Amino acid sequence: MAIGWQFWLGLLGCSFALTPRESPSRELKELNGLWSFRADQSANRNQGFEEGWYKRPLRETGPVIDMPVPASYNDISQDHKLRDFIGWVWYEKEVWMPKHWTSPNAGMRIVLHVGSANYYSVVWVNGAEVAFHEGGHLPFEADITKVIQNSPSHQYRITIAVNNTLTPYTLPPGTIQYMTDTKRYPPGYFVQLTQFDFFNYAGIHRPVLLYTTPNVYIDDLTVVTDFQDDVGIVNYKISVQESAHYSLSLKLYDQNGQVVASITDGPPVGQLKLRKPALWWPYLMHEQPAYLYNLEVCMKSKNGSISYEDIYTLPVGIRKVQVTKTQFLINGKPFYFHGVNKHEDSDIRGKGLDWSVIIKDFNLLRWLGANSFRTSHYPYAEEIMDLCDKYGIVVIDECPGVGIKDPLSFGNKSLAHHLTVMEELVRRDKNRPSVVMWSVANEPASGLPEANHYFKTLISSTKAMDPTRPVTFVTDTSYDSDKAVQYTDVICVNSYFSWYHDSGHLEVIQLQLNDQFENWYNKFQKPIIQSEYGADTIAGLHSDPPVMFSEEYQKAVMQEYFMVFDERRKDYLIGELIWNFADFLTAQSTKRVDGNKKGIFTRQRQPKSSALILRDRYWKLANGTK
Ligand code: GCB
Repeated sequence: MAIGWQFWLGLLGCSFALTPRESPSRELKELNGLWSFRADQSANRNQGFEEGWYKRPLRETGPVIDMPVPASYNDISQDHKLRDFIGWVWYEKEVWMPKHWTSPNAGMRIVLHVGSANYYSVVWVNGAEVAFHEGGHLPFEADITKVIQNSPSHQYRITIAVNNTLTPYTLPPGTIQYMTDTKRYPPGYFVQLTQFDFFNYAGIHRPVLLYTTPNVYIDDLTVVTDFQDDVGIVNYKISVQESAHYSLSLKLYDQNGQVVASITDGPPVGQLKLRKPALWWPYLMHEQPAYLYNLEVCMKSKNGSISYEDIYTLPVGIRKVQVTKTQFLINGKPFYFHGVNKHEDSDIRGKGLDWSVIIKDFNLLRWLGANSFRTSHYPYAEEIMDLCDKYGIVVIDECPGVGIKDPLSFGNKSLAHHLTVMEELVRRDKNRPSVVMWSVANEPASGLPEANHYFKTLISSTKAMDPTRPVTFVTDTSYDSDKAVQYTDVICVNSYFSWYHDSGHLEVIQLQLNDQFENWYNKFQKPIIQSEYGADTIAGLHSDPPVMFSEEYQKAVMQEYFMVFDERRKDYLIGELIWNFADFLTAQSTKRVDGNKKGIFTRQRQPKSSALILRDRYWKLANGTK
């Protein structure tokens, strides 16, 4: 029995380039808040499409409930069927449009932007389909001008159907397994199997926005920065849509609002230069970290008697990144990643964007003395990335290539989709100074022969899209069987000595970790990051001598790792990222008690005692006293 998603495969998605921002030429309206919601509980999950729920108000199709946006729907209601629901759910909001947007002569475009919805999404406005997108964790857009301006009214119905069904070809991959033994399972029983260790939260996870641009508009802007001696360089490339006749002016403002470089009537590809630039430095690497200039681009275009003007302002950090055999250099200086792995995860809202949780997490990161994180295991919200740029938190930007284990997921269909996702990610985050490296996957079965071609293609295409940043993926395969690390710039390796292997035996850690590092380095001569290590820990559980799951055991594991880190740091180790920043929810299993407990903070962001020893270490590393 199908569950209704196949129909949509193969339709084109629509992605976007510039983060929506207000400006004198652009208006923005958030559609967050309460939406009407209905899960399609029919056996084939296709009733909504068969009955055309998008054609009329959702409340007229059957019972609806209130659902907050953004939020995962799973932990909101008291209905266990909704918590673990797989298939299509339907969201709907009736929206008022400002009158001056809706006139056919308004001279403006209206764009609907969805920050992310997991996994497939179909969007209608007043029953007309305007977008289809595959993939959670990345934004997509639809130009809805025609639908709005062809049926001027004040209120419009926006319907979004979202489906969390995974296949061997999605990112992350998954499979649906039907259980047909009627003695053991009720009719129609199926489960979704995945190979990743976080709860497959679903719904509209990030803000839904409407914004306007003039009919002729700035569609994309790329900056690549550099500096030589005391001259800062901002190379730019601008793309304008809907007219070939336009003029461009650029102004680079410093933080005092002074123009420090400008071009009037400039070309779409060019360069701004400024003397004595304030460089963008990571947090704790400089007394004035994360310096951001504002690049204002003004486009003017005339079509007969109609003039268009579009203004877009982009924060720009001037910095450069290089990798040698043993070092990661930011602005020519060795950078050591002392950071964390995170998840977008918290009580009740699941993966839904929440400003309070975001700011709390940044406060904790800075308290901890962390200078970096990896977006394990998928791209995080644009709002989070903006703050990394602003606070100087360095990011390894990972795509949702997690749990790629089945040989089926290494075929051309998967590869083509993976390339599309990397393109969407690079397009979204290419201008961010905080992003210093792309990670194309986490712990794929990189020992399979198929992994060679797959990662060669994926990594070389990513480098072709962005020649300015190193590319990696995170491996847990042994150095002697891995087929893909040869294509990376930096080796990122995960290991859980004395946890998943030799459980309870702290005395093996130093030997095994040292061996791990030496083997990888001797084979590939590339710098190494310990991209995960840690131990599950129940906050408040104590034991001396330390035993597994106690706070003492987590600390002891970390201290054993630190001993080796401090030796290898002298040669090629360029970073350590604890698994994990905070406890997070996973699927239910005998290995997990209410989720993964490897956080140094609880899910409610309270410190375990490990947070204090990590804090002590990170501040000493930052101050060069370690
Ligand atoms: C890993 C995975 C991560 C898991 C972690 C664990 O290697 O990359 O997603 O959560 O181990 O705790 O098992």
